[in-house]
Amino acid sequence: MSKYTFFSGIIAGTSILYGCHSKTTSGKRPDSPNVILIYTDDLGIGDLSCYGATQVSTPHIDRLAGEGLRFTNAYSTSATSTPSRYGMLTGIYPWRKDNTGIAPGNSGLLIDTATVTVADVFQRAGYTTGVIGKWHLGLGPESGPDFNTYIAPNTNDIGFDYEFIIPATVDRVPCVFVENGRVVNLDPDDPIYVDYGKKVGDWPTGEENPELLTLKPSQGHNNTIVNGISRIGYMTGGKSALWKDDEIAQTIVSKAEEFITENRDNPFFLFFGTHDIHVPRVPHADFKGKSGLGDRGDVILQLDWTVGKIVEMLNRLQLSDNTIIIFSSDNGPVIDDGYHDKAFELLNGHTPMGQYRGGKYSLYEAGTRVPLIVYWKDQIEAGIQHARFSQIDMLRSVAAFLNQSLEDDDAPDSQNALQVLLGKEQKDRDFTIHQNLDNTLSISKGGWKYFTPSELPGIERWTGIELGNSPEPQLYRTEEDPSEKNNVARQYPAVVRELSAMLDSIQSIN
Ligand code: NG6
Ligand code: CA
Repeated sequence: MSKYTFFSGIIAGTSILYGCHSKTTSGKRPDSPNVILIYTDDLGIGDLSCYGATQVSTPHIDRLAGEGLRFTNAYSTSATSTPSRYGMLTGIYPWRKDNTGIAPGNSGLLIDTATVTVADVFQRAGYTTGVIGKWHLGLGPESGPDFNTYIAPNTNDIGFDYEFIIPATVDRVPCVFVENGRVVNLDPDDPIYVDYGKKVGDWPTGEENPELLTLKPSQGHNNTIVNGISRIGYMTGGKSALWKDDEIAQTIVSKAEEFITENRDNPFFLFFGTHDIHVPRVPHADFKGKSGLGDRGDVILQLDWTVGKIVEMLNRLQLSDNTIIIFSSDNGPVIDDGYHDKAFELLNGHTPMGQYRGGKYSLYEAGTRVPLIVYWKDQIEAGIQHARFSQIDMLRSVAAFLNQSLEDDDAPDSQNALQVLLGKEQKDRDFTIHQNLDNTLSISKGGWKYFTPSELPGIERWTGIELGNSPEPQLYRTEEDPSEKNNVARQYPAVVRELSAMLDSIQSIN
């Protein structure tokens, strides 16, 4: 009998009272595997050799894919980071909330502390939970955090026992890590001030002092200069706390190692958000120049190294038999996302978007179609999962796995897709909903994909990516036309009506 069969046979309810199951003498519950969710940033379906990339090689990720389950039709809820993370962690479509655009670095916590999160579900099942790396869902009260004091609420208030996070993105200030509510290495005599509207303090900006830059912006990104890179937003102070851009991957890997080592004898859940391969792309010297595709390719190698390190530490700690690794991305790829890192010039035939239209920010497939790999040694059969999966289903799938019951209004948009995640079923999700930068929505169902008409600009102003906004309704037959070349809305008005009504009715709930 496999571990999983045993697990799913337990009567629901026991777990609520007593945690999952009784502990073994070592304290480890063999039927409660650890779960590490590696959530990458802006990684495209065409960026990994296991998904067909030929110009870059990602052996560690490929190994997980080769020995685990590789999904070909997996989606994030949204084409940017903050809403995708919100949707995945809460099982609530981010567009139901008004506050899930791209969060600035001084945003308050965007997840209501009363909302059930994936981390809460693990906690209820007796797991120790941690979040390490990119967060991008705000911190502190609605008015925004004071980085000089204990910041509350923080992720500890929404299900994580431990946090070590990049508050927003690495191209946004403040350029510091926050650990359990406090800025790491902050000198109280050098307080941090952050403002997204006007300059604070006297640190140079990219706009005023471009001669100080080691990496120049191609779009925006011309506010405060930190480590030779101008960012979005202004900051001053906190000098001793500033991260080193080329060491971020190493820093978060070593924090993961501490967390995993400390929790080796009890079940743990780690939400590990990489900065790679978001901008600014600053590979460590070990990877600089190694891909032949410039910095964007080099940080793909750095990401692959990161995954290799996690696998290696699990082996070393003898946890590899008992740890599920889920690997995915928050949104699709972008080539030039605001810095002159020669990403376009050095592509060398590499195709981050694969055959798909659009990219990050877009309603077209390359916006939300993401890599997804689920690896569980000897428990998940190696193979390819073609069933349609959406990250919105993470919460209820996890709850089913851990035998945790939920209220009906918890994770209202999430469905239990556990059997698909484990490769036991090949059943498509009935429909998926996609959100672009402007909150325009599309719905995919039964081989059709319908886009809500929008008067907003069709092209993202900085990157030139097609957003999918158009005043005309769009309808694509995504199975025969995966690149969404032929809008067939005029030929199939009944399908347009049906999908538009379906999307309306889903949107009108609550
Ligand atoms: C955009 C930034 C981009 C990136 C993105 C958020 C400019 C010109 N572009 O506004 O560089 O930071 O926001 O990316 O400023 S995300 O993956 O975190 O959503
Ligand atoms: Ca992202």
